[in-house]
Amino acid sequence: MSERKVTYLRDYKAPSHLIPHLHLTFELDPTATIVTNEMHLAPNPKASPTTELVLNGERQELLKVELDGFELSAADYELSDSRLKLKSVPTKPFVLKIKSKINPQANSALEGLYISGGKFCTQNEPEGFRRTTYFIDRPDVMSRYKTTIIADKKDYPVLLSNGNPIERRDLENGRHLVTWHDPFPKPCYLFALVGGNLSKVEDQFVTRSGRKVALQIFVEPGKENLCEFAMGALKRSMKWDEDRFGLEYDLDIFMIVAVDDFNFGAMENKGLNIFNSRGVLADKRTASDERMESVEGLIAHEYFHNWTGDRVTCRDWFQLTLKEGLTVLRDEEFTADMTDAAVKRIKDVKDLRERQFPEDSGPMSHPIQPKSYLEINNFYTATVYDKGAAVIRMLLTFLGRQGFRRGIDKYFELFDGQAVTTEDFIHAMETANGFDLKQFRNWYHQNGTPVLNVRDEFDEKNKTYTLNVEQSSPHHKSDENLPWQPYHLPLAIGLLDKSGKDMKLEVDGHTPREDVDTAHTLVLHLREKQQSFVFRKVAQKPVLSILRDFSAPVKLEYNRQREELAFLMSHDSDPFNRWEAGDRLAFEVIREQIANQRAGRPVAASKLFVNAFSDLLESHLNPAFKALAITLPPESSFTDEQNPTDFESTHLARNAVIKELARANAGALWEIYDSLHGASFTEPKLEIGSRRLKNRALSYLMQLDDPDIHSLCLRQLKEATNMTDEQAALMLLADADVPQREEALKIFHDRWKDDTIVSGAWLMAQASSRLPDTLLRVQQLRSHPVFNVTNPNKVRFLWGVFAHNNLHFNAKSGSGYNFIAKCIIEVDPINPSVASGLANAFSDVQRLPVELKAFAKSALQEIISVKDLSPNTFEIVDRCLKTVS
Ligand code: HT7
Ligand code: ZN
Repeated sequence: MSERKVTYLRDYKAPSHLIPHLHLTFELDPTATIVTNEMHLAPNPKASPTTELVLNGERQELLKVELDGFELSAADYELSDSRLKLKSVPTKPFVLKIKSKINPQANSALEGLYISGGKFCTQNEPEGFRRTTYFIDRPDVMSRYKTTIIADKKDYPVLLSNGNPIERRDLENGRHLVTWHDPFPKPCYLFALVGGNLSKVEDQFVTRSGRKVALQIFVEPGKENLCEFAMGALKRSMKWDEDRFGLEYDLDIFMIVAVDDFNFGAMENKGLNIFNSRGVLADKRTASDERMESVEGLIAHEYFHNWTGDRVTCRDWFQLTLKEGLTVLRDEEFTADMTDAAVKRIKDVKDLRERQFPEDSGPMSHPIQPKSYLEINNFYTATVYDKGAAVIRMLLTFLGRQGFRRGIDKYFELFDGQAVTTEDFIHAMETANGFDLKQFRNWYHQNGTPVLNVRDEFDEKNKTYTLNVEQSSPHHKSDENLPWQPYHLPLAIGLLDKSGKDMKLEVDGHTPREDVDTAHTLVLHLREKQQSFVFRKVAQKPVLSILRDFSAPVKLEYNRQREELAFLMSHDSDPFNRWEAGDRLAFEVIREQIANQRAGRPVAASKLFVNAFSDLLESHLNPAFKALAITLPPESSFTDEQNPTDFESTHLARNAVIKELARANAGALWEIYDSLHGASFTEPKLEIGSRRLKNRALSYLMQLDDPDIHSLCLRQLKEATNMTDEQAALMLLADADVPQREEALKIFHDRWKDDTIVSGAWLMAQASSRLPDTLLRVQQLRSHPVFNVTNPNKVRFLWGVFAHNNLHFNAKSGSGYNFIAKCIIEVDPINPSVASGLANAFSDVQRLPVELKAFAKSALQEIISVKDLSPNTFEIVDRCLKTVS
């Protein structure tokens, strides 16, 4: 496989030419779209002069090339299946007109121009534009676009592109033409086109400077009523960005289009965001509360990209976290403001730990700014997005809201309209605040989750409390053989006295800063490999509350008595750490039970834990927080730290603990369910939190082997008036070996089989089941009409969910690995992005027990030996295989 080409950050060179403006003309036809691309090029003053011009271009038929009005012959250029090289171009500005033909119907990879449900749409990030026309397809080439779209008016009445419409007229033969102009220079990855029969839902937003912006959501006719929530979310996002960051929308029109076939959640094309329909269409009846929250967050995320991504974009794809990390941080802050800040923070940290931490210790581990890639599509990762956001959050913690805002203002002042680097962002933060971030930059260049080992001492006589912190990074590896450097990170600390009250803090060498520190929480700066912090005037031995609000993306090693965890659970004033203490307690209890299970000893949770759980159920915590607090760590959080992994013991022991908690608290759980089911609420936040808590209670009750509860669960599904209750009941029954199971699946199927979005939940319920027939069912569902191998959502809901079903994917016979290998091989030629996503399921291979490792290895070898395997899948499988000893 030597011809596979790795791209390195260190090889970055400025583009030879710039394209200040261009006019694209599309004559839309499903199988033969003609693209005419008239580009105004100029030599780039920042590059060495050259008479050669290399354009990227794939999967298209070149029809004609004209340079300054003269047609070129084949002798004037070299054409391959990935580029067009013009041998001699002028050394002054010139016009190049290229005509080519593409087949959107055949584009099942969903990159470039393709067709989804009869509608033309595009996905150009990161490198899809080269499948549409010959171009310098890199983000540091920014152009002003004029786009003319010609199509049959009956089949494609709506024709959209970026910017504002400037011309609209009918043509002969039933065709029509629309021309759009986008005044903002942008890289080609932000270019978008949509054509089809779509209904428009309209609204308006008046910006804080009084400009009127038309808001339009385009959806399949009949789906208009599912846009209300998304429209509200868009308006809330626009207002929030003005209030929090002073960022106002800049065009007269903002459009969103929903399509069913989409590789990702959504795409922030300038003025024309394209969404996976799952990310837009939602109301209470069809979407769970969880999905509604993610719709709001996604709408916000894409909208926020207008500034952090579109106005200021990335110089190259190694800078991806510049726009993604920052935009995730912004959407997290938005959701925190719209919902419950503590609950949102806990969910984000859970997500980071459950998705990003394993990635950072596995075969795909990379810094938030990777140094090399084979396929950039593989680097839209939890690391780049979520760890990237966690890194920027540390800046927010260090600088406070005002300091962070000063940095953001400086960033736009210096770089608006440019394609820049993460270094430019850090520079803006640094200069706006006079804050040294030299060492902080290590976060961008090193992989692996750092570990903080903490020890403490209390000196009764001198009333001092000393915290000794040692940082290390067990999974660090450097492409360039550079030694690991310690991080600069914020350690938010509180100390509790015996009654659980926060103590007033004073630390040697730390001058508290307004907007950052409070009397009870200090943000200390950890910089050294080993560092001590001395707290003065500490009247009594304190209980440490460390890493408040999860102030840095690290793993903490700090030995505590379980009693102390229980104490923090009920007293810590920091809501994140209250939850954290309970989670840690549950983790330790279950980990001990897994060891008992493996050793054949009886499995039983400690009294302390059962009591702490009872206290939680009876506490007056808000329902959303309580629901999270009574959720036990997932199986993966145990298997992620095992070597070798033991999926079965983990499942059995964790389940035994759940059963025990349910038995010991049946009364309280019933009471929660009874009091909340069917209750009415005046406040939507309370209603959502209560629903979550009620369904959590039901999930425990379902473990009691009580037929009345199974019937109750089925009744909840049958009578549900909202998707949260309906889907929760379905998931529970699909996971239970009870007579009601089949009926539940049938009812849900019959209700939702024709709804592309909701039917995904039906596939997911079956693929995630722990029951023994799961593999067989998933295999049979391959030919069910609800499944569709060309739709990424469906593949992820069936095969993707199965590949993360720890128990069945890792079946002792190797059948799970064989099955997923076959799925990957089937889907790779259709959609490489989806295939490589599935291949990530093998990333634990190195920690599997011997027999399973052999099965996984042979499944991986079967995949990698496929002729013409995509670079996407190759890169993941190759990295997994390289970790297997
Ligand atoms: N910036 C967008 C990324 C994206 C994407 C990446 C690879 C393949 C398909 C894709 N669709 C969208 C989405 C975002 O971060 O908001
Ligand atoms: Zn994004």
